[in-house]
Amino acid sequence: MLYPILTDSRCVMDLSGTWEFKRDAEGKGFEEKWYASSLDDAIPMPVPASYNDITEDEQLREHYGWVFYQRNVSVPAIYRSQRVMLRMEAVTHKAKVYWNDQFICEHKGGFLPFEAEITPYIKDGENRLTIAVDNRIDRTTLPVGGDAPMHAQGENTVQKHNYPRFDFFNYCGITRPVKIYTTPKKYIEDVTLIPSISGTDGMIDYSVQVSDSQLPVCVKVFDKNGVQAGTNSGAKGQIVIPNAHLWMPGEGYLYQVQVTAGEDTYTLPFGIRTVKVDGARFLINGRPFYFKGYGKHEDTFPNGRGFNPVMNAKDLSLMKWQGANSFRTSHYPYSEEMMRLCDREGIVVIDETPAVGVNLKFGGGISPLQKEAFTFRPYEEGGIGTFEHHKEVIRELIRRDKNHACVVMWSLANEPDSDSDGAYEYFKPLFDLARSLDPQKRPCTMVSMQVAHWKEDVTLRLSDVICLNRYYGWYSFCGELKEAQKALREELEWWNAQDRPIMMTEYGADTVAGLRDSTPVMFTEEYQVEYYKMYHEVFDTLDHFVGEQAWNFADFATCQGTGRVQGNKKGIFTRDRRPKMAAHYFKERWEKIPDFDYK
Ligand code: GCB
Repeated sequence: MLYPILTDSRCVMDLSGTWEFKRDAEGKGFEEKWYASSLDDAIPMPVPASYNDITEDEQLREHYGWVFYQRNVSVPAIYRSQRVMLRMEAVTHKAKVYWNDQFICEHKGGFLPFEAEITPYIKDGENRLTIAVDNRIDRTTLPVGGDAPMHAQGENTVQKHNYPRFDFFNYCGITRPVKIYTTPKKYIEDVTLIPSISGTDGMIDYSVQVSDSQLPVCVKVFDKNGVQAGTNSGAKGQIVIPNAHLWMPGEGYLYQVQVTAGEDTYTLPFGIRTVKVDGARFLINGRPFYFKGYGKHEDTFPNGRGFNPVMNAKDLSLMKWQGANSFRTSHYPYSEEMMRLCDREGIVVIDETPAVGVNLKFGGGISPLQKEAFTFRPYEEGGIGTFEHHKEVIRELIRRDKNHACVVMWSLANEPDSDSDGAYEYFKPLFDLARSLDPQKRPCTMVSMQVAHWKEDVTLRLSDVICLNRYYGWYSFCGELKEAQKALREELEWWNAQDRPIMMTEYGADTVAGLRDSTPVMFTEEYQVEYYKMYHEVFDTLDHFVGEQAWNFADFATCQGTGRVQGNKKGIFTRDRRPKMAAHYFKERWEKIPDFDYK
């Protein structure tokens, strides 16, 4: 799916700004047709942003159900001779879109784009655009919601709540830009690019999907200085770039691939690089790569999960300052703008679906040590009902991100119930699907959790890279770093004996910035540093170990609970991006670890 850009044949109108907003407290918005007239008693609401932290209204922060956003839009006459599209980059979690009184489209899933043609519905003068947004999560959504709080028994009867089966605040709303864009009537639908390298030559295999197969297609590749580096014509073909400048971690060299089809033209920034798992090594451009970085969140105040280009730029700057080279888009796809920035800056990304909480055992009143097929039993019997939607988000994610040089691996789920009966049957078709859809055939993984019995974890049968989240010394062996290290070493040595690359995708300790002590006790900055040192002593002895991504880049908001002090405090940086002691420790370590050939 092409990101909307201005070209010689395309216009883009960004509808970001202040919209009208109303909470549907009683669930009557559709019955009363709120979309059919101006919203009464509306409040102003910024778009894009999560609505939860924008006002001081507790009921809005904790809202359960639909809200309505509305604004008027005039579409310039000059646009209307073209094909006019309305595109939502992300609406969390479900959307219904109306143009004037007309229902235009709906979408399930809060982190991926969707669009609809509005050409026939545009009126002269002002048009009313309404987007209704539902934030409810349950056993059929990704991320997964539960029927009761994770750590409490019983039901709340006074007010309905969402009960996230994941550890981040359920921020919702129109969280990324809404845009109108145009194309000519006959247009380029999609472009797929596959890079390869032979000696000093770079090759781009391309295929262009057009709305009318009669359109003549021409593809030109320009280097950074705007000099043409190669060209070809026809809807499918290959372009060879002699002495190609490769895309590398830390140096995101991008060519501009300009596609022309009839009157339409579209340009994609594109990096030439290869990715491959070879035995127990992770190769980028044929060389063994070592991941240094973090799991992150799209989480800032008061934007919530709302698109924040300023913080995105700051975050990448901090990563470079620290000598990091990568992150995982835990636990959902990030904005397209962030992916484009990572392409440009040479940051390596593990791209994750929103499949978090596909694990009803965990925290659900059922002991994680019980191995019965609780999660994967039929939906009607209380099991999970996410399978079809899981396929949908994999399709949408790969369709959106397939051309990004920064994406080196797909993560199909975070901490699923991966050692239970039924896990293989659930996940095998999803891995097959991702592998068949990705034109670049990137490695695929699922991120495994500590309570899964590692020897039975189906990740070993399915993942190209073993990605582990481990909390020895935090959730187990609290404060006992020596014991924790023994257990960690025993486990990692077992994984190291399998012929597969292993990496740590989460390890961390909650740390309240400014809490200090002369002995390293839990929650102090000292403990966080000692905790990480203890892990690194083990990592550095293992030859199949290909990367370390700390949990988390920065402190972030979560739902309330006894283990969360105004959010999760495992950040290396605070929520407003001030470094904790551990940030300096990591800087020192990572500056000494090269991107390539460390293992
Ligand atoms: C995990 C989860 C992550 C949590 C983290 C924690 O295993 O993947 O979403 O935030 O642990 O801090 O507990």
